[in-house]
Amino acid sequence: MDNHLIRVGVIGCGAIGKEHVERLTNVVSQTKVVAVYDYVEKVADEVAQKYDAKSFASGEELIASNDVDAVVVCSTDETHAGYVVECLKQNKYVFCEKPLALTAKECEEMMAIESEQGHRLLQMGFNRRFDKGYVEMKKAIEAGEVGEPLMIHSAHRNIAQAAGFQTDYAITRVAIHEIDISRWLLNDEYDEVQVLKVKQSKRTSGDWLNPQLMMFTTKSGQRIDVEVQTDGAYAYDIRCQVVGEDGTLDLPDPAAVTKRKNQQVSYGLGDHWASRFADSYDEEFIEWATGILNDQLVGASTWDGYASCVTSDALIQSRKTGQPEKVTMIEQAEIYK
Ligand code: ISE
Repeated sequence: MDNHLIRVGVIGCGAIGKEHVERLTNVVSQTKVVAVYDYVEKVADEVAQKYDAKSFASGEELIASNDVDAVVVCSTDETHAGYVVECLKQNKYVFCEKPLALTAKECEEMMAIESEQGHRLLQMGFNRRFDKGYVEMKKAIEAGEVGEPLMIHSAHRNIAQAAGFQTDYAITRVAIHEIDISRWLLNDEYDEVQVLKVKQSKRTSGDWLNPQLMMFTTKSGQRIDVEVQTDGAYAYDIRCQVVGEDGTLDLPDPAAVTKRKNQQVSYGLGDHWASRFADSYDEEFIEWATGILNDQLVGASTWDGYASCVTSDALIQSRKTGQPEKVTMIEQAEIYK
């Protein structure tokens, strides 16, 4: 890598992979996508041709290539851990979409390798940490503007899901954002979590529970409630209200023009996460590239990916037992402090 240009390889060129290739090419000035891989060869070849990159026969070959300085993993969930471990072993910077792994054990292995390499190599795809609204809320909390935060009320509402959605994904792919952003806002870890039974919508089908209501309790006793609608919501709508001793903080809606007509005032909320959080994805990759060039990553770490996996596991367990479940984590290694 020269001092200014990071040659990136992207593994997984599906929905979010394609978007990331586009922003790594046209938004982030410090990166160039030179390599791609997708298990559907044709998809990778098309992206390679469009962006003048090389299409690789496997993710492992892409990672091993001397022409690739850093890797972005946005393949299917169950493949994340294998690719990440490979990158860490080769001391290569890697960006991984959530979830980091399917099991907490795999995350522990990653942290051991990264610690051995002696510096942070991984940034997790928790884009909301770069969203202007959440960033401002965090600053206000840290400045003590609403006093000590006591609780968070939040909602994560989706209009639809891709085919093959399973009820666990409401936790591992959807609420995982609230798992991360709430502990980031409050700067605390969870003590226990629970999934509460709630009346089901007419859109519930089979084993897919919709909506789901989750409750997280931090070590200092703050409570976070998260309403998750995975299908049939009126918009893609993300709500977050921090309740402090002296006031409240509300996540703003996306910037939109207010329309006044027919004796009504309205503004659009949007229908999809990709447009709702586009700015935060851009910012996330700009920060990632800057972090690589300074050897100082600032986004969510392997520890944060691990924390979200442990919390997801406890929530899945709670849905089965109906009880609150403890969130038990290993000791935090030095490089994440
Ligand atoms: C989806 O599965 C995601 O991956 C997005 O990050 C999230 O914002 C969205 O609500 C989920 O449905």
